[in-house]
Amino acid sequence: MKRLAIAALSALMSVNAFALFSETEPNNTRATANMVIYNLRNTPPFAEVGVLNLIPNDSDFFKIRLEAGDYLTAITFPIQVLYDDPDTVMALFDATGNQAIVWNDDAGAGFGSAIRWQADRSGDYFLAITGFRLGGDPSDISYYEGATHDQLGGYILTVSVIPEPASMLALGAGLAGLVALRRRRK
Ligand SMILES: [Ca+2]
Ligand SMILES: [Ca+2]
Repeated sequence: MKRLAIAALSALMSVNAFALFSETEPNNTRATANMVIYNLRNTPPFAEVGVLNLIPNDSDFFKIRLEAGDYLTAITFPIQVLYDDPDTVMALFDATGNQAIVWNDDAGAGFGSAIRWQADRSGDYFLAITGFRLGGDPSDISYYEGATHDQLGGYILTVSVIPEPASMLALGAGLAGLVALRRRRK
């Protein structure tokens, strides 16, 4: 039984994947997006952190797979000058629409951006990050594809996905059961 518990715990550990990713330029459009936590899709929850870079007119697209009910959270942290530089704008698009599902410029302290969204349908989604500029419409794909801005510098992107609360409760109940089992064995 102990071996079974260890095997089950090991499986759960691998479920909670956490990885570091980078970008391959050009990734300035949905068509050239880098994939993020895409291949871990069958084992939520998970998070990935990328150390990325914006140069003038650069945008960074990341493709992500979501199942209906999933909660997506994405946050950018500008690295320079007290989280102010580069000033990012971030949006979430589906595979074909030109209007952002949700977008954000400044999330709070500093000029980083944050998005939180619950997927209403399963499919491929695209996170788009670019430099802030005056003018243009940050809810339109044209703000990101073919962007013109003068932001320059490194930033950190954190992306996390958790299933809807019902699945999380099931996962938690499974974990609690394992712990109780181990306690009883002792
Ligand atoms: Ca870049
Ligand atoms: Ca890019």
